[in-house]
Amino acid sequence: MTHSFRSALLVVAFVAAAVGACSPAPAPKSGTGGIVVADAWTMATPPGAAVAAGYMKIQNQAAAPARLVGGLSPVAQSVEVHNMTMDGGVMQMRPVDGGLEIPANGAVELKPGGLHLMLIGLQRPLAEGESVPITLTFDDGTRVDTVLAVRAMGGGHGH
Ligand SMILES: [Cu+2]
Repeated sequence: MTHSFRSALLVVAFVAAAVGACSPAPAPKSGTGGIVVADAWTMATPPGAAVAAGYMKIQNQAAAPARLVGGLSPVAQSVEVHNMTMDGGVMQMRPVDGGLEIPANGAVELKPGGLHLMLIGLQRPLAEGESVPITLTFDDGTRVDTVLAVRAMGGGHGH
């Protein structure tokens, strides 16, 4: 009981942080016709976990930049684009203001310790070996479906 209550509080804190950091300024339109996602994965979560992070390589083969603003997944209440930064020797993560630009004919890698997709309000634990569907949403309304492969918890050496 206490455990799930704490998880709920954590979600509230995340949402509050996201709202506070969110900019209402409209981002410029961008093309997403050439988005290719590779090596999408996440880590198995312990029971009661409120959040999980998704990692992947996002390639933009179009001649115009694309802007990733969030995502959708059946296992989470919401999906945000986050970045992890060192702030005075402390690791902090916050939503990426206005979305994440994938340059024209370029690529961005979401990986541990840096950019990631934050799955917030997990509906259930993620088990090693399963595939979690996730839809990336871009500022022009384009959606790109992919799946996160769930890797072993705390795996510094992936198998
Ligand atoms: Cu995060």
